[in-house]
Amino acid sequence: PQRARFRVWTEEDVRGTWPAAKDYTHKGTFGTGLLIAGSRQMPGCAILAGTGAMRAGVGKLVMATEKTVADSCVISLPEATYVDREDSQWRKDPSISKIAAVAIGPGLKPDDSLENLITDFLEESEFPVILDAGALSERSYPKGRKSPVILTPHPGEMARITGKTVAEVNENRIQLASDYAISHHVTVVLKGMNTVIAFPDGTGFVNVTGNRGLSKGGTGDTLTGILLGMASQGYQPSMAANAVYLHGKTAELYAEEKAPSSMLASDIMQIWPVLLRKME
Ligand code: NPW
Ligand code: AMP
Ligand code: MG
Repeated sequence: PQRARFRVWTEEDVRGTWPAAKDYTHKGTFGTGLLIAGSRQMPGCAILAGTGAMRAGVGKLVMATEKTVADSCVISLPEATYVDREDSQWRKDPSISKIAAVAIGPGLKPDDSLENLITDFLEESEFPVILDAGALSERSYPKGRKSPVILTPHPGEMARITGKTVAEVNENRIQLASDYAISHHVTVVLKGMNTVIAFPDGTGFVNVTGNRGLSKGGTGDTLTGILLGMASQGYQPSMAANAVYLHGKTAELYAEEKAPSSMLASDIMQIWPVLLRKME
């Protein structure tokens, strides 16, 4: 394979690629995002991802999840609407007839029913599909799909989908992410310190923001939500790098006044509004 040539994604890149503000807007302007996440054991990741999507600017968010999860999520996220994923007819719900992007995976277990759902989205939809956590499995992806597929594995998940060990994954993160992106026609966001963003055309970036404040449960779920929120407003490749950059930057802002070890995943989207204002 060709040697991957990547460079660091900078604040100038974020500013230079940030979408221009729109006039005469309504919630439809910013798309409807569909988030399939959360389970009885892990309801929190649905809140974290949902909050990520809504603060990242999606117009409407629909969460497809178990009823008990929805019941608890609605308390923290009344802005979202909910469909009951245990109802076999949930995909016919009118609230998801016009979707701009979908994110699948946080808190889900990788079983046959999830695999079938993912296959349907990959083959039948024409909007961006973001796959994380339980939605990451060894599989092939359709070539020539109109919209991107974005995978967000941490090294443990990357090991799972490539059949390698975590040590092997971390040996050459750039080359591995790039080879996988090219051969599977997907965008790979290989997480962990210095997250690698690899595109199917062989190009990509390395992120240098963030700190140990992000080394805590739920931070990856939040990133998935941010990606969904951004992709729902209109996809461009730079948004993946921008999402990772800003997600990391929240931890740096937090650390200016507080001990990084005390940071929570939910702090990311608390800090986000002020960070974003500085970027405009
Ligand atoms: P080890 O043992 O730590 O060294 P886990 P998960 C390995 C949901 N969550 N970063 C690691 O190695 C998620 O959405 C819900 C991370 C271990 O073997 C998923 O659906 C929360 N991992 C589900 O839980 C909050 C690295 O990978 C494995 C690594 C499982 O999530 C938490 C990780 O397996 C969570 O987000 C790296 N740099 N390098 C909620 N509040 O609802 C190696 N590994 O511990 O089962 O966790 O896969 O992240
Ligand atoms: P997950 O393992 O899916 O919860 O994702 C963890 C998120 O936190 C990813 O976006 C990682 O890149 C990020 N993260 C964790 N630790 C660090 C660190 N020390 N520096 C930068 N980013 C980190
Ligand atoms: Mg995760």
